[in-house]
Amino acid sequence: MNASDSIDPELATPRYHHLLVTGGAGFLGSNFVRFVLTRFPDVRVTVLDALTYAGKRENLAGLTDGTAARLHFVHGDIRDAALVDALLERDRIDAIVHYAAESHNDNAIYGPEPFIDTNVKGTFVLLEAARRYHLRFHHISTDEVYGDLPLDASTARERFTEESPYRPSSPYSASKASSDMLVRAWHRTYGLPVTITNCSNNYGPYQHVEKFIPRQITNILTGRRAKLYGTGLNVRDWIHVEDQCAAVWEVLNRGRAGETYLIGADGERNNREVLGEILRALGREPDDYETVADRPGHDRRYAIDAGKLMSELGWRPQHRDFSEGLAATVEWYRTHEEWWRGDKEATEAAAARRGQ
Ligand code: NAD
Ligand code: TDX
Repeated sequence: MNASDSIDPELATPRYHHLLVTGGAGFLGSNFVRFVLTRFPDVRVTVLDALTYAGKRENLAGLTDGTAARLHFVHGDIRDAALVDALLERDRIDAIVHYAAESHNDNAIYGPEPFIDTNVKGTFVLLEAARRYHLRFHHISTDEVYGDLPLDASTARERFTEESPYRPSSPYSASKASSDMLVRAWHRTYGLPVTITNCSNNYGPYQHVEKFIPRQITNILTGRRAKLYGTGLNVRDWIHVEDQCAAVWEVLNRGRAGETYLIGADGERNNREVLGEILRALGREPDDYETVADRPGHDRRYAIDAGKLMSELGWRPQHRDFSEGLAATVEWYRTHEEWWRGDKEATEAAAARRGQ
C-alpha cells in the first residue's frame, strides 16, 4: 500500500515548513518523508542520513517532479555538528524530526558501541544544534524504553502509558532510553520545545530484511524456512508504518512542548500468530518454520495505551485490519525483490553466526 491508497483522516495543517528529517532514508524515516511531501505542498524536507547498511537513497526515489523538488537529500552523519549547523542555516530549518538511529536489537546485543555513538551522542549533537538555532525538536523513540510486560493471562490488561517507568532491558532500548532522557533534560533546562513519541513495532514497505516480518517473508521467497526465536510466544503490538507517520505529524504540529505521546494501534499478536498469517499469505503450511536460538534477554510483551494521543490530538489508526495490512506488505516484498535481494545473503549469514 502506498500513501495515496488510503483515505486521509483530518490531518493538522503544517506549522513548520522546512523540516530536517534525520534517518530519512531508513524504514520509518522514508515513509514519513513520503507521507509529508505527498500531502503538504508547502512543506520542504531536508533529509540527513549516513546511509548505513540500513539506509537506502532509493527509498526516496520515485516521487513526482513537483514533490521531489521539495526534497533535499544530504549524505552525512548526525554526529557531525558542523554539517548539521550548516544545513540548519542553509535550508532555513524550523523543525527537526529525529528518526536516525541504529535500530536492530540483535545487532546491539553483539555490538553495542554504534548504538551508543549514534543514538546517544548523535541525539546530543542534534539537541545542541536545535538549541543554538531555537528550533522545534521532535524525537522518535520506542516503546521498548519501558522494558517488557509479563506474558501471564492475569496481567493481559496491563499496557504501557506515558507514566510507565523507564526500564530498558537491552543495549538498544537502553540507548534509546538514554536519548529520551537527554531530550527531556534539554526541555527542562534550556526550554527547548521538544516532543517525544514512543511507538510500538511498525510494519509495512521499506523495512530492512533483518526485522521479523520482512525476514520471514523473504526467507520463504528465497527458499529458506521461516525462523522463530525461542517459543515464539513473545508479543509485539503491531502498527502500520503509515499510521505512525500520521501520529508523528499530529504531535509535531499540535503536540504540547515537553510532552511524550505513545503511539500504538491495539495490534497485539504473538510471533507465532504473525508468522502463521505470513505463511498463509504465501500459501505455506502452518508448521512450515523452524525454531532457532532465542534472543538473549528477549522482551516478552509490549503493549501500548495510545489514549493520550487519541483524546488530546484526535489521532486514530486508519489501517485497522492487520491481516489486510500484512497481506499488502507480503505483496510489496514479493514485487520488490530488487529492493531487498542485495541485503538478504549478508543478513542471513550474520543470523546464522548467532545460531538464528
Ligand atoms: P532503520 O534502521 O530502518 O533506519 C535508520 C536510518 O538512520 C537509516 O537510514 C540509517 O542510514 C540512518 N542512520 C543511522 N545512523 C546514522 C547516523 N549516525 N547519522 C545519520 N543517519 C544515520 O530504522 P527504523 O526502523 O526506520 O527506525 C527509525 C527510528 O524509529 C529509530 O529511532 C527507532 O528507534 C525508532 N522506532 C522504530 C520502530 C520500528 O518498528 N521500526 C518502532 C519504534 C521506534
Ligand atoms: O528472525 C526473527 N525471528 C523472531 O522470532 C527475528 C528477526 C525476530 N524474531 C522475534 C523477536 C521479537 O520478539 O520477532 C519479534 C520482533 O523482532 P524485531 O523485528 O527484531 O523487532 P523488536 O526487537 O521487537 O524491535 C522493533 O520494534 C521496536 C524494532 O526493530 C525497533 O527498532 C523498535 O524500536
